[in-house]
Amino acid sequence: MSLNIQQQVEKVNGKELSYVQFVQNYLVQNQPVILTGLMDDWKACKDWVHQDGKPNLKFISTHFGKSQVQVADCGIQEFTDQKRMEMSVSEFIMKWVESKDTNGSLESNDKPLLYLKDWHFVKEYPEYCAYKTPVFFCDDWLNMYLDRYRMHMDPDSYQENNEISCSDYRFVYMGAKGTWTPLHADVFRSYSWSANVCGKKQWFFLPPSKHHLVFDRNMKNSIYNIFEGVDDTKFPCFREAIWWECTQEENEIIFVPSGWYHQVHNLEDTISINHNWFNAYNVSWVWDLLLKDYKEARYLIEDIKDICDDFEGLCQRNLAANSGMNFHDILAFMVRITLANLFLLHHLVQLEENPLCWSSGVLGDTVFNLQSIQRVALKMKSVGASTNIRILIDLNNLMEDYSFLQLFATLKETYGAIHGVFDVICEEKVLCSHIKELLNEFSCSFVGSEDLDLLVDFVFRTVGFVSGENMLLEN
Ligand SMILES: O=C(O)CCC(=O)C(=O)O
Repeated sequence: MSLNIQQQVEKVNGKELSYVQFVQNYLVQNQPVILTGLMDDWKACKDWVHQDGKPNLKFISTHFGKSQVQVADCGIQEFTDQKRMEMSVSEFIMKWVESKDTNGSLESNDKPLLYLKDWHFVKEYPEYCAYKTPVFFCDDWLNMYLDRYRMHMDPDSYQENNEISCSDYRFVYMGAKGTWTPLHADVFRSYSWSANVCGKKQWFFLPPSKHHLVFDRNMKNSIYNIFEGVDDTKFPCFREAIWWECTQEENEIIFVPSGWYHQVHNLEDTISINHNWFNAYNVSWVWDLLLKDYKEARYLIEDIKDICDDFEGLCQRNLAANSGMNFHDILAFMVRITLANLFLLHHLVQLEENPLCWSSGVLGDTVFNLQSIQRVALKMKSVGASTNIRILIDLNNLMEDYSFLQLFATLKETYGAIHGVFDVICEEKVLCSHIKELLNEFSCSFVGSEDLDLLVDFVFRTVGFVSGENMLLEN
């Protein structure tokens, strides 16, 4: 059955787009876009690609061949995804080269179509500097946080050697012509961006408001492959779906908005780099999805509730296993991000008092961040979720937490870079002792979900604002 495609994704020259325009037109509207002109000086585009535009597999195998990676067999479905296996990069490349027939094509032979996915390349090779994240995608709380903390730490299953596999959401993908990714919406309802170092991808998108059209009657399972075997009786509304489509060429970056279902096909041998991320613009959807997943996790084991010693604990463990985080994890995340913004706010206020006065754009972002966290905090409180979960963040000791100070430093640098203000000197010791004094006034030292909202209010009050409302900001 052919798809009803009525919309093309817009293509925009990234060099002529301002950060504010990107935010207004794509982040806020939650619309996809292809950006050109942003990969000119990427090392990956030189080292990993031959002059004729084909992937330089020899270079990759020689320099990074030992890495262990996840490889999907595009011909075999396993549950809701493709069957995955683990192998070294050099093994993957060997199989790729071997499986090409004399025409250099994979299509006419019966070898499996293997697709290397989710390679945590930056984490493994930070010194190599394969690329620079474009400014549009820098406001990335997820990876900023994961560079300092783990999202979920299950004492039962924690393994040091698993460090890389759940360490960040910055990936490299590599696959021959014909490899593909089944229909899905991204993890956590995050945004993603995906850059073609070489090759070509075709994308098919469905907006979040229409996602019910690709689900079964019970809204439990979504379609795996929109081009094959969609059963009308199982997915009765699929024919009504109107799709967005685009072809992404080499050196182009696509922005995938939050919650959009998409299926992706490599039209040529392709290497791409992609990140998942979230920030103040979509964090409330992250919470909404987690709450939905939590209700499902509870429902699935409802029948053992009465015989279970710690039913809530089991629900939260299952939630973390299936969704990548649980209520405790999101709360710890939100508290640390709130406090990093508190630091930034006070840093800005100090600077406002001296002639070096920093950008009001940064101030605007900080206030917006805190307001959006507060909205999520109120949602958490209103459903009574995690009220019995107390996370151990001792505010008074935070200043000695090196990871936290690094998180703050990254947040400061990020908004500095976004708004083009780099030369900011921060008297960290002065700032720390100032904030330590302030936090002593906050009535509790351990923060739970019901306190997060109070904490944000407290943060605003420390600089004389009421929920950030009486701020006169330019952006
Ligand atoms: O490139 C692919 O095969 C899939 C990428 C994707 O789904 C994403 O970046 O969200």
